[in-house]
Amino acid sequence: MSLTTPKSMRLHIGIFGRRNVGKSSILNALCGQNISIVSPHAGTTTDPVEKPMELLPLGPVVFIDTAGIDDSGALGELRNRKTRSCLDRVDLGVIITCDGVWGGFEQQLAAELSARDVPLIAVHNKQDLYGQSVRLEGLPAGIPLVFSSALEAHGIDALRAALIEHAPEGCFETACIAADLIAPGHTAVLVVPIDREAPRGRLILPQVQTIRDLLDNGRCALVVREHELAQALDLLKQPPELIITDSQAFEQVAALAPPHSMLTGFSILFARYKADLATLVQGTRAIDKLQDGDRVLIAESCTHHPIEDDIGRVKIPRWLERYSGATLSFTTAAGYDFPDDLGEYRLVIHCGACMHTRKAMLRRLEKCRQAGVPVTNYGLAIAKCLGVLERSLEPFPDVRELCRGS
Ligand SMILES: Nc1nc2c(ncn2[C@@H]2O[C@H](COP(=O)(O)OP(=O)(O)OP(=O)(O)O)[C@@H](O)[C@H]2O)c(=O)[nH]1
Ligand code: SF4
Ligand SMILES: [Mg+2]
Repeated sequence: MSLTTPKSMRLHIGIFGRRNVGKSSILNALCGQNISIVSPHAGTTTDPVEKPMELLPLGPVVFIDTAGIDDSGALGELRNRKTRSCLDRVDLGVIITCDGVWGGFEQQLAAELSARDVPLIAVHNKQDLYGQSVRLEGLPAGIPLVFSSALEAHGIDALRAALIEHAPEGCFETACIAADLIAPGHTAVLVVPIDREAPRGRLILPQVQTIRDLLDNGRCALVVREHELAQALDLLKQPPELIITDSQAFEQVAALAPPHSMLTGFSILFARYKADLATLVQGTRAIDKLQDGDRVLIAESCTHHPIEDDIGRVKIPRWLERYSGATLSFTTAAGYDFPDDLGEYRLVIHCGACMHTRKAMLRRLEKCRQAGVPVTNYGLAIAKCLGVLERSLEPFPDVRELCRGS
């Protein structure tokens, strides 16, 4: 999804609290821009301020900065009513306080959010004035608490991580795997190698899910092995709009794909569906900088018994070393075993994560971001090493340029 994502499909995050606690300052710090006016005068924000943005790696969101809930007088009452109306359209609430107080106003906001089943995060802002030792008396157990100083841009990463952690699961599911890339009734050809890695008697989950996604949305899906691709293309009256291949067959398929057919890989589709395509495309640039002795983490979301010519343990290391000309050091992490300390790695290459929820993957991307380590995925890394990365990103023009440059 991009900035053209309809507003209704974006996660709405409301920022609530008393006047002057730093709501607008927190919004500005999260966005890295001066969206909402900040001043020492209590009651600066009078009407809700909405800011749609890509909050990577969370995806498209709308932040709603509100007027302080403790405003009084006739005008204050009108503002409070507007703030309260925002409670009905948020998927996630942030309640900000600053002076060690979780009092009546905060409790009331929390109760109203909880009555709507909206998860919430408490933020104690102005930590530079009050210190972390301050306790929030009265904060019910179970409400996550983040300490921040918007003034010193401190705790903003922790708040971003908390937003990912506590956003409702459903908000993370993107609508489509592949169907939105072609018109209704049009054809996608799916290239599925049946090699030693293929399980006996069935297809693997990303392939099955992609077929189902195309069928559910009234698109035609033609499934072939790479050996029958040329024959299948001959049978079609028109070139297919889209060809989706297993990443390992990229070279062969790219050589046969008609110029007017878009080409991509299952793993690239899953980078968008299960993670964040922009972040993972950007991560491919690190491949150009790999040097002798650099450590690369290969991360898989499930534990499977590795075969002799395993993709993560053998093929990707071989392709990367051939492409970079460097002798690299590889570590594999499988299942839930994702390291806390990522600082020693130059690059993380993740599998398609078909067994993970999108939320779990976004948490991993955020960990990489905080550690300053680029992250990409199997399909993108393979496409890069095989020289077909730009071609395989044709269906995603808004992120294509992110693979260029240093
Ligand atoms: N020391 C300190 N000051 C802060 C911090 N965050 C915000 N402020 C200051 O607190 C004042 C109020 O900040 P705002 O962001 O306007 O607060 P608000 O909650 O949006 O206020 P209203 O819109 O009036 O409800 C401003 O003078 C900010 O500079 C912080 O972390 N530390
Ligand atoms: S979770 Fe990852 S390693 Fe496991 S089957 Fe899915 S893509 Fe492959
Ligand atoms: Mg404000």
